[in-house]
Amino acid sequence: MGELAVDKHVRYIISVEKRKDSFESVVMEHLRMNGAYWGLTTLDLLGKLNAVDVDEVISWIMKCQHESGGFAGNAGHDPHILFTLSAVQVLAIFDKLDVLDVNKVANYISGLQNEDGSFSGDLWGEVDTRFSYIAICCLSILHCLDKINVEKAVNYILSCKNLDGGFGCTPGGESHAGQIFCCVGALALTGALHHIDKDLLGWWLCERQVKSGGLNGRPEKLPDVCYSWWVLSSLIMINRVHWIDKDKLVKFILDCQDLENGGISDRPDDAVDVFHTFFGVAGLSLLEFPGLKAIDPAYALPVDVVNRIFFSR
Ligand code: GRG
Ligand code: ZN
Repeated sequence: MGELAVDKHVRYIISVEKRKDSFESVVMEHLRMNGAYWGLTTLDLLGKLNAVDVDEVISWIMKCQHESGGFAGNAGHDPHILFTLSAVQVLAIFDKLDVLDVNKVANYISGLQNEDGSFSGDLWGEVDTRFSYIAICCLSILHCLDKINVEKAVNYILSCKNLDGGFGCTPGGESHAGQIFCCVGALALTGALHHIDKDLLGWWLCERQVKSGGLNGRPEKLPDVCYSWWVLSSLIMINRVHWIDKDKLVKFILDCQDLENGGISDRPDDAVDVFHTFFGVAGLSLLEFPGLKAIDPAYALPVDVVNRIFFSR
């Protein structure tokens, strides 16, 4: 088996955070909160979270909170449900959820639920099953699922299920592995996985593995490291992960490393970024690669963090 260049990836993640004028940092400026979640969760999975200054991170996160209770991608920007989940996840990783006014955050999220059970991403209203997952994951972490109509939320997700067993972003939308992760994750977190035809969906998902061992996001598309997360986590949640060739997928992910400067790319020889570095390491964690912390496929957080949220109160 190849090697995971742990120290190089740690150095790469820390350097992206520090080099505020680099290309990647500038592109990331408006979604820095997502970047913080990807980078910090990766460090935690690698056992290197102690390389960051906790107080600095927490005080920056709290500067990104808006009076509505939602969080923005960076200080001074508009709040969005996407960044709100990332902020809550990072606080959970550092065991700092107690700095939150939980009701305020939960009210922001429940205010985004629509009459048909779906969720908008922000006040401007775009609806997507991504936001259903985010709302449910975030409220579950905060022990506040009772703030929304879970039955309607589940029924909306089921209305996005397709005949091929997959799910799309809205009713009738094409099945896509990213949306499938969101819908399966949301159903897992609400105890509603019995609505899924596991063999049918498992078959669609395992067909995502191509010759190189990598996974694509839908038929005829190129493989991409991030689908190691979207597809694999879904297969695990429906107990069908043994339907893919794990060794070939491990090799594909390891082949996407930049062995000189650290980081992982979407495909071998492409440029690395923090997003794919996270999904590569998270994918390897799901594949039980040695030396990595285990990650929870539904919460997308290290298993020890999830256990602390639910078993240490
Ligand atoms: C906590 C892990 C976590 C996620 C939060 C934001 C979110 C919830 C989920 C996003 C799910 C999603 C839609 C992922 C897909 C992202 C992606 C690689 C899209 C690219 O789609 P195309 O069509 O690329 O541009 P393909 O691969 O189909 O060619
Ligand atoms: Zn990708």
